[in-house]
Amino acid sequence: MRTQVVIIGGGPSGLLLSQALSRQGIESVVLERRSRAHVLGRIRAGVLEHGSCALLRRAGVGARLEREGIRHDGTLIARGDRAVRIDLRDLTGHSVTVYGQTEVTRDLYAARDAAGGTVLHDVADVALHDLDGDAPSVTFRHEGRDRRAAGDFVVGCDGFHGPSRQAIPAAARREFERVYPFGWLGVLSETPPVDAELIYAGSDRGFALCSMRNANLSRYYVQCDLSDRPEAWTDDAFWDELRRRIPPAQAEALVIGPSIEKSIAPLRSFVCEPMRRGRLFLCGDAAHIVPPTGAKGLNLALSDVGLLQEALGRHFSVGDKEGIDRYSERALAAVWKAQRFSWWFTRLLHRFADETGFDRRLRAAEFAALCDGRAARAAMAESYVGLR
Ligand code: RFL
Ligand code: PHB
Repeated sequence: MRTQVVIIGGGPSGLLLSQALSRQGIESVVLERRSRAHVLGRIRAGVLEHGSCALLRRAGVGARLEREGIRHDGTLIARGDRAVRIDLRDLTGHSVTVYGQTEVTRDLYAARDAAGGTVLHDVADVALHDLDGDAPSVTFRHEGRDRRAAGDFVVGCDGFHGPSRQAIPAAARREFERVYPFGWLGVLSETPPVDAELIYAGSDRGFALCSMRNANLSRYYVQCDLSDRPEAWTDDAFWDELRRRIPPAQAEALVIGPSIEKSIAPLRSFVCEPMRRGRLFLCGDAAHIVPPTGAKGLNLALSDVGLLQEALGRHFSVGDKEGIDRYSERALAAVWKAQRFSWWFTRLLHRFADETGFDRRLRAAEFAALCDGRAARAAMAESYVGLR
């Protein structure tokens, strides 16, 4: 099989890249390890920045997002019984949009189907070849046959555990990592959200987040131990713990119901540099991970795709190599900004097992700075909406 761009991974990065390239007349194939049902069954991100929405619209997948996405002009940050609203709109002129990653992925699949795009599912044994030469390729097993996809470029959109990053020789990449000693237990429930806006809450018992997907679908998280198993958390235990961590008024107003999904995600900060090797480019979680506290992971993945589709477009249309040569440097600049914010916000709201009294006082002072200072709120808001 011969194409222009071989894309490994059919999550949001891979699908959007394929869609954006096809709008420029560039052919690609997407190789995905799992079934479509599996990819669409994963409950992940929920908050889209303004720039992400614009990118999805430009790729022709903005119609349902426009209709069903919920615009949020602010978000609440709470500690104990004190809370501060970050008025995103007033402080930055921008809002964020609540629209689940699952829906973004569903829209992208529909668009690829409509355009006759090739997305192969259930592929196994993906291996990358000849990345340093002019004729890179990817071998894989699909429907019982060994196959090869050859292209001008290979793009690794295969998430943190995929093979693409590992195809860059260890001596040619640097990895920066921080693993957090806790995870997030997430619950999806068919109940009305406790508040019209998201609530990020820190407490002596640990972090909690109240989020949503629509008027009758809520998404809640509590910080948990890494050794916890989701099955061991009963719904009652989850709701009790959530109530203890959010402000009293919201704890009282919380409507509870059976969970329809329950899972634990570890928290990690990770960056691989560079994000290119010869004719291989990395996009999204394949190159970087942020803890979900800042809602940056999906947005960063989409921003990588925005840079790369433009660079590949210029390469194929006018032979301009500047974009592809500077892709890694440009993408990494955005990645480190998001790492800084996600780390700061995670530290502000989570309980660390080894923290000292000094750490706790510093955290309280940091929270007070947000409550008392418009400049501190503006800095938070600019990072949250994706301006810096
Ligand atoms: P994905 O979504 O992991 O997709 C990678 C795809 O590659 C496939 N794959 C392979 N395919 C072929 N061969 C192989 N050997 C392969 N190995 C893997 C996988 O099956 C998969 O389909 O990466 P991508 O596309 O870069 O997208 C990144 C986002 O998924 C991720 O950054 C976000 O979900 C992070 N995230 C959030 N981001 C936000 O911007 N806002 C949020 O509110 C937000 N909340 C979250 C989150 C992530 C969470 N978890 C579960 C870690 C909340 C949570 C709980
Ligand atoms: C979510 O709705 O899943 C969500 C929202 C905000 C975050 C993380 C996750 O920061």
